[in-house]
Amino acid sequence: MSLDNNIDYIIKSSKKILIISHINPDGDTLGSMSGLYSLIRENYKKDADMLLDNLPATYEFLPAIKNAKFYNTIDKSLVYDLVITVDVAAIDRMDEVKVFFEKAHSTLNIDHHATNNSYAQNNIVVPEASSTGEVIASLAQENGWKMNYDAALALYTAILTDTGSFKFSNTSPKTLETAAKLLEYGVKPHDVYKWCYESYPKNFFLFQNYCLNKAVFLKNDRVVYTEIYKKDVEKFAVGPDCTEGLTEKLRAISSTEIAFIAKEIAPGMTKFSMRSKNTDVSAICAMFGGGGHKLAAGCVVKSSVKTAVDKVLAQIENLEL
Ligand SMILES: [Mn+2]
Repeated sequence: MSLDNNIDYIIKSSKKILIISHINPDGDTLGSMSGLYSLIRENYKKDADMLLDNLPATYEFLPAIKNAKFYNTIDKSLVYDLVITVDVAAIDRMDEVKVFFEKAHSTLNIDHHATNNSYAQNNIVVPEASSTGEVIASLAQENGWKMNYDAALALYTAILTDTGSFKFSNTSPKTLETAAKLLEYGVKPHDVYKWCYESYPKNFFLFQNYCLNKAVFLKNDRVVYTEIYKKDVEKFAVGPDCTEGLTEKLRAISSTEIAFIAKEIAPGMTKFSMRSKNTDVSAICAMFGGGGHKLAAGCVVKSSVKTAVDKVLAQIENLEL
């Protein structure tokens, strides 16, 4: 895979650069952001910033992320020469940080979501890549950027988390080759695994078990879902990343074909995270204005949890599972 891109020129011709992640940041968007930041500073000696809404505690180990700015404290009058979005599938996945994207002199969108509609002035969208981290590692290689431990750790984390530890269908020979090369810079897989997957607070574990225990099974157990309410998130005092990995746990049941979680993000606003073994769930999510990948997609439905679940189930009802 050779990426047709002019990223070298775009970075060289920009003085002040900002990197933006998607809302509810995950390992891919944070690893991509942190990795690209380290690469830009190492290779271009440029003044780059990273902007976040929040940082899940799990990813505080990413070496450069301590330099990230937060939306509620950043100077809103700043205008950047270049704003780079990483792993941001659509403009509305940016939330309020979008204002910096909109007033930037130039914009670059680096992503791997097939549903990405190339919303920036420059777009590097590679649907066959496992993760945005993999896309950035390829860009680094093709542009002859010098890699370092900080960037390698961040990009490895991005690839690891978006492939579910190299077990999702998006894991390709290129994915493993890319990850293998990153290990040459001193990244230790057992350490990254521990930081990503064996560092959860006790309440996260208790909360997830509570959600799993009240899962609902339908269509001969081919469909399984659980509802997540704000009051429970508050009761367990867990963070915005409290549902991470939850949908995969429901998919892991032998009878499951489609699994989803329906999470109340505000009154009358429900976010779906959907997984399947074969069914194209991005098509289901697209009916509600969402999208993603064939086996992993999401959408937000402007209804209470119960009503939203009924609407989604009505679409699943028609499918041969
Ligand atoms: Mn991703």
